[in-house]
Amino acid sequence: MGTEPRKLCPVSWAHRPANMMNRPPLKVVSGMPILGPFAENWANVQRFQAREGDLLIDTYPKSGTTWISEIVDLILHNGDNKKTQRGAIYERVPFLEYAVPEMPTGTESLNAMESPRLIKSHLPVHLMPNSFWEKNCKVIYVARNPKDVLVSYYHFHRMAIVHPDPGTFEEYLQKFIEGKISYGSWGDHVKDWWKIRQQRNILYLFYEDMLEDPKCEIRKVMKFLGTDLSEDVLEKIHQSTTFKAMKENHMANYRTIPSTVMDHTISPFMRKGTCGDWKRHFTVAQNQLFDEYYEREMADTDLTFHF
Ligand code: A3P
Ligand code: EST
Repeated sequence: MGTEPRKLCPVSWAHRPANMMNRPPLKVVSGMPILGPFAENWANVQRFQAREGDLLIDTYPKSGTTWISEIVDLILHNGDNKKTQRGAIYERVPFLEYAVPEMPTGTESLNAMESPRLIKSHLPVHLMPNSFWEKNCKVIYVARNPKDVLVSYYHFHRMAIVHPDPGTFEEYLQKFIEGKISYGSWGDHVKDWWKIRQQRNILYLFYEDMLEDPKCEIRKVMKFLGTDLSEDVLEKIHQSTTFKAMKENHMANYRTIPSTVMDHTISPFMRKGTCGDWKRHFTVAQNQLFDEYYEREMADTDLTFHF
């Protein structure tokens, strides 16, 4: 928590052909579907050397990764939101498995970064590079109810052309249930991290709790990080990480990415930020089908979600 903001490796989008990542097909690595370009750097991801003091933020996509990342960076900078303006969220918290042609990969950005590092990943437990466990790194995991994840992920597919075409909502729902989307099965992801949370250094949070009582969840993060910030700083962090504040914050809202890559006019990255938007998307029949899937998935766990 020094006075200097943590240093960055800035990412430049200057010379990139507009259609470079036009909906490439998914690839399968170690049994898991992943974005085609990400698969190209897989060997480097598995060989990645975590360092003591690294903090990993892991989620299934669309579960509040950006939100918790902003909160953690603010905590580490004593709530000073000028310091968190030093770079875009993907520069401040590099994405471990990120790889697109002609850009520094996540592993390259991280290798060049000074410790202590914040690292974002969507990898399931069994595909985490071993070094994270060897170095006993702290992990913050955020889970979100799968109906809202599905809706958010569907719109993310529409706006970010690194993803395959999601098809209709009905078609996408089917793919989600079958785990035929990037990062595979939602159920296995949330359950596997839940299972190991007590054996490892893991803080397991829920998106819905963060919405309901943000200050309480921010306090949990502070305690986990071993920081003791005043109520004033806590309030400042809370105000800087409301949905409205983050939607307007260009260093958090992905608006710095060219619109040929992420088109916010199709659907903004900071879209709704609520619990229950799925009700505006699911038909009665789709909801019934999904409830059956959820019952099957969650039959062997005590993990539960708020919808
Ligand atoms: P919606 O698409 O449902 O709005 P991720 O960062 O893991 O990709 O997750 C993105 C989701 O988190 C989006 O959900 C986004 O709007 C939501 N989100 C981001 N910042 C948030 C905040 N401060 N408060 C509530 N939701 C937030
Ligand atoms: C992929 C999955 C995910 O859950 C979040 C993000 C955020 C950053 C995205 C990346 C992704 C997919 C690839 C990009 C990247 C920003 C630019 C890059 O092309 C769209």
